[in-house]
Amino acid sequence: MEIREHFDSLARKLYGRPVNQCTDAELYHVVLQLTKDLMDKKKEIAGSRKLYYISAEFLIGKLLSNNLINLGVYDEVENILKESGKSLTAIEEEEPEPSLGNGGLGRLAACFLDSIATLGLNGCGVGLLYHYGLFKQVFRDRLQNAEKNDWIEKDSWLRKTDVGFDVKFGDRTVHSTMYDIDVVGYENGIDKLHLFDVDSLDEGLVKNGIDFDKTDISKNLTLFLYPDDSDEAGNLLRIYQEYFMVSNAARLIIKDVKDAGYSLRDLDKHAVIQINDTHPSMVIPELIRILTQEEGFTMDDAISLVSRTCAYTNHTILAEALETWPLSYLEKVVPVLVPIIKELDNRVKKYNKDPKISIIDDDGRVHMAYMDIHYGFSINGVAAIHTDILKDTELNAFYKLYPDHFNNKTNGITFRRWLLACDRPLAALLDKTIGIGYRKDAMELKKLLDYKDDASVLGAIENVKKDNKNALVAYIKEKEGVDLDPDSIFDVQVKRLHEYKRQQMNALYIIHKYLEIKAGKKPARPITCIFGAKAAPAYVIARDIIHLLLVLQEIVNNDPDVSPYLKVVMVTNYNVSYAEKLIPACDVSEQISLASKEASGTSNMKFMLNGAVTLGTDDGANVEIHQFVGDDNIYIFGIKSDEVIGHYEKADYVSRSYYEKSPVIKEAVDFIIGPQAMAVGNKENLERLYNELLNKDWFMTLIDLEDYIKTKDRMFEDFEDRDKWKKMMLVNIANAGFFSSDRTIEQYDHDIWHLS
Ligand code: 26V
Repeated sequence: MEIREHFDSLARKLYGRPVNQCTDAELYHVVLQLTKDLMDKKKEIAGSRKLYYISAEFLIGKLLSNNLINLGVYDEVENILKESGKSLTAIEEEEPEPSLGNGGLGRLAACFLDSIATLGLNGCGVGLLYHYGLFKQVFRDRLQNAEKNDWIEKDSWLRKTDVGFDVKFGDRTVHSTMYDIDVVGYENGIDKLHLFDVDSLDEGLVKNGIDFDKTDISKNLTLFLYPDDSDEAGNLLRIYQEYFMVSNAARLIIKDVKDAGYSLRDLDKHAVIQINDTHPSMVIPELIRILTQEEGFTMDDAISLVSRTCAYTNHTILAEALETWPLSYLEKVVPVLVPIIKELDNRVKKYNKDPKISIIDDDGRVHMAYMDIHYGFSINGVAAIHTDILKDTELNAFYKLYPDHFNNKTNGITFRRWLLACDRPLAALLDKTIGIGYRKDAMELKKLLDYKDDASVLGAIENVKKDNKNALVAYIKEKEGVDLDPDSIFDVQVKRLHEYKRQQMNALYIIHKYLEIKAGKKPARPITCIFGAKAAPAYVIARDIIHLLLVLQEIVNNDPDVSPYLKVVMVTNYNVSYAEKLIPACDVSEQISLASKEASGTSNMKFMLNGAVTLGTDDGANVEIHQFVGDDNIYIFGIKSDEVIGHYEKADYVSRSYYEKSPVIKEAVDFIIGPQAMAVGNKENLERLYNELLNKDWFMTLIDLEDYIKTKDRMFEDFEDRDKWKKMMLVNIANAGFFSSDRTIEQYDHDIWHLS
């Protein structure tokens, strides 16, 4: 049946009306069904060897437009709707966004699934079906509040399967059900995302906001992603979640291998497991347990087989984010794994006494990453500098032991979502200018360099950006009630709120600019500072930083002397859908983490691809972006990662000395507790943040502040040289090809997975 006929018959079947008489909400369900029907006709990707990408997060975002693009029918569906006076963009707004991730790590997993299917590789994602995912952010009295995100509708992308398993914890047994989401590759077949849910879940457990009884495991297991882990009950719940995830994954893998008629002795030939950060690490002892206790393997054979099947990706060097679980917690939640983990630890200790590489340390804590490294065949970092830091510093003792196991896989992003879907005008311009080859081979974007002196192409790129900024202005007006000037410079920092990412440094720049303007020094062009960020509910300073940003928004935007030249807006509930609107409209991409701390970053790649210019430190993938575009097309500032590491080693960074030395820094920091801020904000939050900056500043905000101000001002001046700026935009777009996740996945496959 033709799409058009199918469309009409679905509308009549579901709602008894033709398309033009349906509401947008109804049409969302019509297009959802249509898309699912089209996906059912695609072949499932198969093969004798399969990748299991296990991850606590899959930040997939809305799926409708992405799936339509990958099916190659977006334009057709859009036209059919248009003929009935309907808009596909409006219908997309009806789709609820799943929030199955925090930030970069989860979004990366989603980009990877898109690329795995696009490359026709036999792989699947395995994770958890969180009913409320990450919290929905609202602001009240300039403070972040958390509400539940109720995203699962009766009719959705989820398909209930008849696969389910018993999962035995120390104190209870629960039963799971597997739900699938189809992942359609760009002009290719279908892979699956498998999400496990617990049958005994009780949504009624959630009282106000996101509060619930953290001890009622059978009823709460898959309610939320990363529930507050500031207390023991929260930590235990995370271990319950992690074991639930990997126990189901292990059962699924074994079932798949057996169903296909293979011997479990050949597990490593038919399955490869990618452990995404340490949340799924318990899959190693769990598989060893099943093989030895249920399948007749010797311990030696089981360990050797599992070690040839598992590979680990590290996504952070932040000590507080590297999981170490007390043995006593594991004894309570998963007592069956404890003897296995002890056995794995004993084997390490037998041949190497170095306490730095022990799985179980002297305090009885289990270092999950160390278990992955000893008992996996590959460990990778996510950008060149990050992998080098792992090898040279953080994991140096392991690198000396297993040099061949270490490898780098610089992250990537799917161009289907982050260009073809979110910036259709730019994609259309590229199609017209360099042909459509770049859609399959992202390196073809380089062809754009032939046009770097072509006034008409440069003008067209500028016009696309203008249109995108206008669209964002309208959206922010509607959502946040804030008026923005589309002719101003759009300076955007969107990412999880964390001190190492240094949103507070950006805030200090805003204070500095505010004071300058007040003193009569006006910028050549108005500046709009846009933020989007959620803070972990238990991360007090991160919430204080949000408070400061909202206080600044209030002060700056309501000051008639300043607001014509400077505006601040912190958008509510930053998520994938918001990113899809913000990124195409951005001029200046803020990537200002303390060098060495941001493993990669991936929004830096998205911004670049959409023609923004990076203002950043030599950190994560910024380093590689810098190499690709050259000194003239990026603004790099701040101390380098070896200097940072040196300061930590010597413990010689004293933030107060920078404050005392520099009147510019002093003035900006003092503003936080000055009368204007205090009149709008809360004494407690502002004083705590002020004291933190002055007495601790663990992520060295003040060391880089002056260089940041200087570089940012130079960048804003350069924005006025329109020819120069437009060329920078073009050079950034043209050099973004390397950052396609198709390239990343080809490398994973070539070096680690060996699927094709
Ligand atoms: C750790 C923790 C520990 C404390 C409780 C909450 C929590 C949540 C997540 C994590 C894992 C942090 C790892 C992470 O998200 N890394 C990010 O991975 C991106 C993809 O590789 C990378 O681009 C970012 O630079 C990196 O920060």
